[in-house]
Amino acid sequence: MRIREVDLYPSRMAESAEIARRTDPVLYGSPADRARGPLSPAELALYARDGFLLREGVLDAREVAALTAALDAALARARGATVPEVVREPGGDAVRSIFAVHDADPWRALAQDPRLSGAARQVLGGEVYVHQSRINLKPGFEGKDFYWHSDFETWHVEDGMPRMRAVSFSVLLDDNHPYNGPLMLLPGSHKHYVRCVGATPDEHFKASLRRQEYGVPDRDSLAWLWARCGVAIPTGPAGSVLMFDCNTMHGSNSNITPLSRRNVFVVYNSVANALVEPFGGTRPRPEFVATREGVPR
Ligand code: 6CS
Ligand code: FE
Repeated sequence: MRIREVDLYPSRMAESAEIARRTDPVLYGSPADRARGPLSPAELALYARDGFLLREGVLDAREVAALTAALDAALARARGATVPEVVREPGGDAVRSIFAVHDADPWRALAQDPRLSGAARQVLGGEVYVHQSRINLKPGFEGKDFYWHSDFETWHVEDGMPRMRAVSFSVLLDDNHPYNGPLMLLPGSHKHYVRCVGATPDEHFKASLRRQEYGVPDRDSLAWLWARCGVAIPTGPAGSVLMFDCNTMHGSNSNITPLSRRNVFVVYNSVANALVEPFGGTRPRPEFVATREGVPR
């Protein structure tokens, strides 16, 4: 376990919330690094400005069908499983998320696909590894909300991710409409770091993956970001890919429609940003939510 470094992004320490400036760049690496990969200069500029980018038509209908068939099989296995990788909806037993899918195909192949990993290398400036993967089912009528949060705040405090040098890719396996619980993001919020209030309970992930109550921004900070950034709801057809910076404030509403909103998420971290001791002082979270083993040096 690498020792803890200077904490550049303390959170859940103070009695009151605070909004700090991001000190890390959004795009890393040299111009040559950025020129190598699927993203155009215009796409890179949009991503740097907003903290997210939606690309439609990345996967074709055949690929979506194959992944959806694999998802159905994974869900059938998950329904009867009592393993930590399978997270159920709060107040029910519908499957909310299935974690660590990238250990096996077709998800491993998806994570290695240059349309995703190549874009990750472009923005993170070099070699990357999968920090986390998950399928979020957001089932019709039962898919509950994911309250507003910055992934990085959790990954920093609870996983020991030192810097803001990670990016999430959400691969849309269903059409994401304005009404079936799509991701909502605050454009530009990635440049602000909301320090949250409230010490992290032990083994917090057992509750937070169902309903997160620590490491969520206070309402004043959210209102400040909302007023400054506005909100975007990047919807699109299955096969689209939404990539977003680790610190972009996001959330999603409950799905009260008959239409599922199944997305698979792959999170890439720079190999130069490998996890150290959690900055919040709690025990490291398990491998299925935060990769520590086998990270290339
Ligand atoms: O704690 C985590 O790592 C997970 N929680 C949320 C709400 N988003 C990122 C990740 O899936
Ligand atoms: Fe998240």
